[in-house]
Amino acid sequence: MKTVYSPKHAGHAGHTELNEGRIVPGFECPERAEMVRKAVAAAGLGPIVSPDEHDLAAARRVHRSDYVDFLPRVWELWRAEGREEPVTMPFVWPVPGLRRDVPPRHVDGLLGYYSFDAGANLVAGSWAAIKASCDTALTAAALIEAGERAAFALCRPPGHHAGSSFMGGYCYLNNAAIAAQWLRDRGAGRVAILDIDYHHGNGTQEIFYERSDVEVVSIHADPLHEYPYFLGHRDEEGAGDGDGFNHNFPLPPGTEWSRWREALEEARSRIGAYAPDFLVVSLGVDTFENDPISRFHLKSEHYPEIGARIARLGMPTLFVLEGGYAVEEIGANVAGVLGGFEGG
Ligand code: 6XA
Ligand code: ZN
Repeated sequence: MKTVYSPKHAGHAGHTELNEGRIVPGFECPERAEMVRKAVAAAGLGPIVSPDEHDLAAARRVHRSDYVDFLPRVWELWRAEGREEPVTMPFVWPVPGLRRDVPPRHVDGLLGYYSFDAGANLVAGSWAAIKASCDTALTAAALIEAGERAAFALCRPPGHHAGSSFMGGYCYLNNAAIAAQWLRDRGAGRVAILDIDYHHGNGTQEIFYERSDVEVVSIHADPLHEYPYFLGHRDEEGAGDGDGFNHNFPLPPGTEWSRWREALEEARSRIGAYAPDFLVVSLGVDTFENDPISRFHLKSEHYPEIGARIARLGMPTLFVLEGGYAVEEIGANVAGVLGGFEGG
Protein backbone atom coordinates (compact mmCIF):
# COMPACT_ATOMS: atom_id res chain seq x y z
CA MET A 1 0.00 0.00 0.00
CA LYS A 2 1.10 3.58 -0.59
CA THR A 3 1.98 5.89 2.28
CA VAL A 4 1.30 9.61 1.98
CA TYR A 5 3.75 11.78 3.93
CA SER A 6 4.72 15.46 4.02
CA PRO A 7 7.90 16.82 5.66
CA LYS A 8 5.91 19.95 6.59
CA HIS A 9 4.84 18.23 9.82
CA ALA A 10 8.31 19.08 11.18
CA GLY A 11 7.41 22.76 11.55
CA HIS A 12 4.97 21.82 14.30
CA ALA A 13 7.73 21.52 16.90
CA GLY A 14 8.71 22.98 20.23
CA HIS A 15 5.15 23.21 21.55
CA THR A 16 4.36 22.49 25.17
CA GLU A 17 1.43 21.00 27.08
CA LEU A 18 0.11 20.71 30.61
CA ASN A 19 0.76 17.28 32.05
CA GLU A 20 0.29 16.26 35.67
CA GLY A 21 0.45 19.88 36.80
CA ARG A 22 3.51 20.90 34.82
CA ILE A 23 4.13 22.53 31.47
CA VAL A 24 6.24 19.99 29.60
CA PRO A 25 7.50 19.48 26.00
CA GLY A 26 4.72 18.05 23.85
CA PHE A 27 4.57 14.26 23.75
CA GLU A 28 3.22 14.70 20.22
CA CYS A 29 6.65 15.48 18.71
CA PRO A 30 8.13 15.42 15.15
CA GLU A 31 10.28 12.36 15.89
CA ARG A 32 7.08 10.28 15.96
CA ALA A 33 6.34 10.82 12.28
CA GLU A 34 9.97 10.33 11.28
CA MET A 35 10.12 7.01 13.12
CA VAL A 36 6.93 5.88 11.38
CA ARG A 37 8.24 6.99 7.97
CA LYS A 38 11.49 5.07 8.49
CA ALA A 39 9.71 1.92 9.65
CA VAL A 40 7.30 1.98 6.72
CA ALA A 41 10.25 2.37 4.31
CA ALA A 42 12.26 -0.38 6.02
CA ALA A 43 9.28 -2.75 5.96
CA GLY A 44 8.98 -2.33 2.18
CA LEU A 45 5.26 -1.62 2.44
CA GLY A 46 5.21 0.34 -0.80
CA PRO A 47 6.00 3.79 -2.17
CA ILE A 48 5.96 6.89 0.02
CA VAL A 49 4.35 9.74 -1.92
CA SER A 50 3.76 13.45 -1.26
CA PRO A 51 0.29 14.86 -0.70
CA ASP A 52 -1.46 17.00 -3.31
CA GLU A 53 -2.56 20.47 -2.20
CA HIS A 54 -6.28 20.80 -1.56
CA ASP A 55 -8.19 23.93 -0.74
CA LEU A 56 -10.03 24.08 2.58
CA ALA A 57 -13.45 23.24 1.13
CA ALA A 58 -13.21 19.63 2.33
CA ALA A 59 -12.29 20.75 5.87
CA ARG A 60 -15.30 23.11 5.89
CA ARG A 61 -17.60 20.14 5.21
CA VAL A 62 -17.01 18.86 8.77
CA HIS A 63 -15.69 21.93 10.61
CA ARG A 64 -17.47 25.22 11.11
CA SER A 65 -16.15 27.80 8.65
CA ASP A 66 -15.25 30.36 11.34
CA TYR A 67 -13.13 27.69 13.08
CA VAL A 68 -11.33 26.82 9.82
CA ASP A 69 -10.73 30.56 9.25
CA PHE A 70 -9.36 30.97 12.78
CA LEU A 71 -6.61 28.31 12.62
CA PRO A 72 -4.34 30.00 10.03
CA ARG A 73 -4.71 33.31 11.90
CA VAL A 74 -3.77 32.13 15.41
CA TRP A 75 -0.11 32.86 15.03
CA GLU A 76 -0.53 36.43 13.69
CA LEU A 77 -3.10 37.19 16.43
CA TRP A 78 -0.68 35.89 19.07
CA ARG A 79 2.21 38.00 17.72
CA ALA A 80 -0.06 41.04 17.38
CA GLU A 81 -0.51 40.94 21.17
CA GLY A 82 3.27 41.23 21.45
CA ARG A 83 3.67 37.76 22.89
CA GLU A 84 7.28 36.60 23.11
CA GLU A 85 6.32 33.03 24.09
CA PRO A 86 6.97 30.78 21.04
CA VAL A 87 3.83 28.72 21.68
CA THR A 88 0.17 29.50 22.38
CA MET A 89 -1.87 28.02 25.22
CA PRO A 90 -5.50 28.73 26.18
CA PHE A 91 -6.49 29.18 29.80
CA VAL A 92 -10.24 30.03 29.87
CA TRP A 93 -13.17 28.15 28.34
CA PRO A 94 -16.88 28.90 27.83
CA VAL A 95 -18.21 26.05 29.97
CA PRO A 96 -21.99 25.87 30.63
CA GLY A 97 -23.03 29.00 32.52
CA LEU A 98 -20.83 31.28 30.40
CA ARG A 99 -21.82 32.74 27.02
CA ARG A 100 -20.81 31.11 23.74
CA ASP A 101 -22.96 33.33 21.56
CA VAL A 102 -20.56 36.31 21.56
CA PRO A 103 -17.17 35.21 20.23
CA PRO A 104 -14.40 37.23 21.87
CA ARG A 105 -11.97 39.33 19.84
CA HIS A 106 -8.84 38.91 21.97
CA VAL A 107 -6.58 35.99 21.07
CA ASP A 108 -6.72 34.55 24.61
CA GLY A 109 -10.51 34.48 24.44
CA LEU A 110 -10.49 33.01 20.94
CA LEU A 111 -8.06 30.25 21.92
CA GLY A 112 -10.46 29.18 24.67
CA TYR A 113 -13.53 29.64 22.47
CA TYR A 114 -12.11 27.24 19.87
CA SER A 115 -10.64 24.61 22.27
CA PHE A 116 -11.85 22.08 24.80
CA ASP A 117 -8.51 21.74 26.62
CA ALA A 118 -5.01 23.20 26.87
CA GLY A 119 -3.52 20.42 24.76
CA ALA A 120 -3.59 21.75 21.18
CA ASN A 121 -1.03 24.54 21.10
CA LEU A 122 0.48 26.30 18.12
CA VAL A 123 3.92 27.53 17.11
CA ALA A 124 4.90 29.53 14.01
CA GLY A 125 5.03 26.42 11.80
CA SER A 126 1.91 24.73 13.09
CA TRP A 127 -0.62 25.86 10.51
CA ALA A 128 1.52 24.63 7.57
CA ALA A 129 1.76 21.24 9.32
CA ILE A 130 -1.98 21.13 10.10
CA LYS A 131 -2.83 21.91 6.48
CA ALA A 132 -0.33 19.34 5.14
CA SER A 133 -1.76 16.72 7.52
CA CYS A 134 -5.25 17.33 6.14
CA ASP A 135 -3.90 17.19 2.56
CA THR A 136 -2.19 13.91 3.45
CA ALA A 137 -5.50 12.34 4.51
CA LEU A 138 -7.31 13.63 1.42
CA THR A 139 -4.59 12.39 -0.94
CA ALA A 140 -4.67 8.94 0.65
CA ALA A 141 -8.48 8.92 0.51
CA ALA A 142 -8.26 9.60 -3.23
CA LEU A 143 -6.10 6.49 -3.64
CA ILE A 144 -8.73 4.16 -2.22
CA GLU A 145 -11.48 6.06 -4.01
CA ALA A 146 -9.59 5.33 -7.25
CA GLY A 147 -9.65 1.61 -6.47
CA GLU A 148 -6.61 0.80 -4.32
CA ARG A 149 -7.29 -1.72 -1.58
CA ALA A 150 -5.66 0.40 1.12
CA ALA A 151 -3.62 3.54 1.76
CA PHE A 152 -1.82 4.99 4.76
CA ALA A 153 -2.04 8.69 5.61
CA LEU A 154 0.98 9.42 7.81
CA CYS A 155 -0.75 12.40 9.40
CA ARG A 156 0.87 14.70 11.91
CA PRO A 157 -0.62 16.46 13.79
CA PRO A 158 -3.35 13.90 14.50
CA GLY A 159 -7.05 14.73 14.29
CA HIS A 160 -9.59 12.62 16.16
CA HIS A 161 -10.14 14.99 19.12
CA ALA A 162 -10.90 17.95 16.84
CA GLY A 163 -14.63 18.62 16.60
CA SER A 164 -16.74 20.80 14.38
CA SER A 165 -15.54 23.98 16.09
CA PHE A 166 -12.82 23.04 18.54
CA MET A 167 -9.25 21.81 18.83
CA GLY A 168 -7.78 19.81 21.72
CA GLY A 169 -5.67 16.78 22.57
CA TYR A 170 -2.93 17.57 20.00
CA CYS A 171 -5.61 17.81 17.25
CA TYR A 172 -6.68 20.77 15.06
CA LEU A 173 -8.35 19.51 11.87
CA ASN A 174 -10.01 16.09 12.04
CA ASN A 175 -8.14 14.32 9.24
CA ALA A 176 -10.14 11.07 9.42
CA ALA A 177 -13.49 12.87 9.50
CA ILE A 178 -12.52 15.13 6.59
CA ALA A 179 -11.45 12.07 4.56
CA ALA A 180 -14.67 10.18 5.40
CA GLN A 181 -16.80 13.16 4.37
CA TRP A 182 -14.76 13.58 1.18
CA LEU A 183 -15.45 9.93 0.27
CA ARG A 184 -19.16 10.54 0.87
CA ASP A 185 -19.05 13.65 -1.31
CA ARG A 186 -17.41 11.62 -4.07
CA GLY A 187 -20.40 9.30 -4.08
CA ALA A 188 -19.86 6.66 -1.38
CA GLY A 189 -23.17 5.72 0.21
CA ARG A 190 -21.79 4.73 3.61
CA VAL A 191 -18.42 5.14 5.30
CA ALA A 192 -17.39 3.56 8.60
CA ILE A 193 -14.71 4.96 10.90
CA LEU A 194 -13.00 2.49 13.23
CA ASP A 195 -10.99 4.36 15.91
CA ILE A 196 -8.47 2.11 17.67
CA ASP A 197 -6.46 4.87 19.38
CA TYR A 198 -6.18 4.50 23.17
CA HIS A 199 -8.19 7.69 23.67
CA HIS A 200 -11.80 8.22 22.70
CA GLY A 201 -12.10 10.25 19.48
CA ASN A 202 -14.54 12.74 20.88
CA GLY A 203 -14.21 15.06 17.88
CA THR A 204 -15.08 12.36 15.35
CA GLN A 205 -18.05 11.27 17.46
CA GLU A 206 -19.35 14.83 17.78
CA ILE A 207 -19.06 15.48 14.04
CA PHE A 208 -21.07 12.43 12.95
CA TYR A 209 -23.30 11.86 16.01
CA GLU A 210 -26.58 12.71 14.28
CA ARG A 211 -25.79 11.00 10.98
CA SER A 212 -26.42 7.49 9.70
CA ASP A 213 -24.21 7.76 6.61
CA VAL A 214 -20.96 7.67 8.61
CA GLU A 215 -20.81 5.03 11.33
CA VAL A 216 -18.31 5.68 14.13
CA VAL A 217 -16.97 2.71 16.11
CA SER A 218 -14.36 3.30 18.82
CA ILE A 219 -12.34 1.12 21.20
CA HIS A 220 -10.68 3.19 23.92
CA ALA A 221 -9.88 3.71 27.59
CA ASP A 222 -12.97 4.22 29.73
CA PRO A 223 -13.59 7.98 30.10
CA LEU A 224 -14.43 7.37 33.78
CA HIS A 225 -10.68 6.95 34.24
CA GLU A 226 -9.01 8.51 31.23
CA TYR A 227 -8.77 11.54 28.99
CA PRO A 228 -10.90 13.01 27.38
CA TYR A 229 -13.17 12.16 30.38
CA PHE A 230 -16.33 13.85 29.07
CA LEU A 231 -17.32 11.63 26.15
CA GLY A 232 -16.88 8.03 25.03
CA HIS A 233 -19.27 6.07 27.28
CA ARG A 234 -21.00 2.95 26.03
CA ASP A 235 -24.49 4.48 26.16
CA GLU A 236 -23.62 7.11 23.52
CA GLU A 237 -25.23 5.43 20.53
CA GLY A 238 -26.00 8.41 18.29
CA ALA A 239 -28.98 10.75 18.11
CA GLY A 240 -31.71 11.62 15.62
CA ASP A 241 -30.91 10.09 12.23
CA GLY A 242 -27.66 8.86 13.77
CA ASP A 243 -29.34 6.82 16.51
CA GLY A 244 -27.70 3.39 16.45
CA PHE A 245 -24.74 4.48 14.32
CA ASN A 246 -22.23 5.31 17.07
CA HIS A 247 -20.65 2.46 19.01
CA ASN A 248 -18.26 2.90 21.92
CA PHE A 249 -16.24 0.12 23.50
CA PRO A 250 -14.70 1.63 26.65
CA LEU A 251 -12.19 -0.61 28.40
CA PRO A 252 -10.60 -0.27 31.86
CA PRO A 253 -7.03 0.87 32.54
CA GLY A 254 -4.72 -2.14 32.42
CA THR A 255 -6.57 -3.79 29.54
CA GLU A 256 -4.53 -6.54 27.90
CA TRP A 257 -4.65 -8.09 24.45
CA SER A 258 -7.27 -10.79 25.07
CA ARG A 259 -9.86 -8.29 26.27
CA TRP A 260 -8.94 -5.69 23.66
CA ARG A 261 -9.22 -8.35 20.92
CA GLU A 262 -12.74 -9.22 22.08
CA ALA A 263 -13.72 -5.57 21.69
CA LEU A 264 -12.16 -5.54 18.22
CA GLU A 265 -14.26 -8.56 17.28
CA GLU A 266 -17.45 -6.80 18.44
CA ALA A 267 -16.40 -3.68 16.55
CA ARG A 268 -15.72 -5.77 13.45
CA SER A 269 -19.14 -7.33 13.58
CA ARG A 270 -20.76 -3.87 13.85
CA ILE A 271 -18.82 -2.67 10.82
CA GLY A 272 -19.53 -5.87 8.90
CA ALA A 273 -23.26 -5.46 9.49
CA TYR A 274 -23.12 -1.81 8.38
CA ALA A 275 -21.39 -2.88 5.12
CA PRO A 276 -19.80 0.47 4.27
CA ASP A 277 -18.28 1.30 0.89
CA PHE A 278 -15.09 2.44 2.63
CA LEU A 279 -13.45 1.95 6.01
CA VAL A 280 -11.38 4.70 7.62
CA VAL A 281 -9.19 3.52 10.50
CA SER A 282 -8.08 6.11 13.06
CA LEU A 283 -4.81 4.34 13.78
CA GLY A 284 -3.34 5.15 17.17
CA VAL A 285 -0.79 2.84 18.75
CA ASP A 286 -0.88 4.43 22.21
CA THR A 287 -2.50 1.17 23.36
CA PHE A 288 1.12 -0.10 23.54
CA GLU A 289 2.38 -1.34 26.92
CA ASN A 290 5.29 1.15 27.03
CA ASP A 291 3.34 4.20 25.93
CA PRO A 292 4.30 7.06 28.27
CA ILE A 293 0.79 8.55 28.65
CA SER A 294 -1.43 5.46 28.39
CA ARG A 295 -2.41 2.44 30.46
CA PHE A 296 -3.21 -0.48 28.15
CA HIS A 297 -0.82 -3.38 27.75
CA LEU A 298 -0.75 -4.37 24.09
CA LYS A 299 2.59 -5.73 22.89
CA SER A 300 4.32 -5.16 19.55
CA GLU A 301 3.44 -8.70 18.45
CA HIS A 302 -0.27 -7.81 18.62
CA TYR A 303 -0.25 -5.02 16.02
CA PRO A 304 0.12 -7.28 12.94
CA GLU A 305 -2.78 -9.33 14.32
CA ILE A 306 -4.91 -6.16 14.50
CA GLY A 307 -4.07 -5.36 10.88
CA ALA A 308 -4.92 -8.90 9.76
CA ARG A 309 -8.30 -8.78 11.51
CA ILE A 310 -9.12 -5.41 9.92
CA ALA A 311 -8.15 -6.83 6.51
CA ARG A 312 -10.62 -9.68 6.99
CA LEU A 313 -13.46 -7.15 6.78
CA GLY A 314 -12.59 -7.07 3.07
CA MET A 315 -13.20 -3.33 2.67
CA PRO A 316 -11.19 -0.62 0.90
CA THR A 317 -9.36 0.82 3.88
CA LEU A 318 -7.76 4.16 4.64
CA PHE A 319 -5.44 4.19 7.65
CA VAL A 320 -5.02 7.64 9.24
CA LEU A 321 -2.33 8.08 11.89
CA GLU A 322 -3.50 9.33 15.30
CA GLY A 323 -1.61 8.84 18.61
CA GLY A 324 1.29 6.78 19.95
CA TYR A 325 4.09 8.32 22.02
CA ALA A 326 6.59 5.52 22.62
CA VAL A 327 8.91 7.06 20.05
CA GLU A 328 11.31 4.10 19.85
CA GLU A 329 8.55 1.61 19.11
CA ILE A 330 5.93 3.68 17.27
CA GLY A 331 7.40 2.81 13.87
CA ALA A 332 7.40 -0.93 14.42
CA ASN A 333 3.88 -0.86 15.87
CA VAL A 334 2.35 1.19 13.06
CA ALA A 335 4.20 -0.76 10.36
CA GLY A 336 3.07 -3.90 12.19
CA VAL A 337 -0.61 -3.03 11.71
CA LEU A 338 -0.10 -2.13 8.05
CA GLY A 339 2.03 -5.21 7.35
CA GLY A 340 -0.51 -7.42 9.10
CA PHE A 341 -3.24 -5.92 6.91
CA GLU A 342 -1.25 -6.60 3.75
CA GLY A 343 -0.46 -10.15 4.84
CA GLY A 344 -4.06 -10.76 5.95
C1 6XA B 1 -3.63 14.91 27.32
C2 6XA B 1 -3.66 13.63 26.59
C3 6XA B 1 -3.93 13.86 25.13
C4 6XA B 1 -4.06 12.58 24.40
C5 6XA B 1 -3.92 12.75 22.95
C6 6XA B 1 -4.08 11.47 22.20
N1 6XA B 1 -2.93 14.77 28.56
N2 6XA B 1 -5.24 11.24 21.66
O1 6XA B 1 -3.23 10.63 22.06
O2 6XA B 1 -5.50 10.17 20.92
ZN1 ZN C 1 -4.45 8.74 21.80
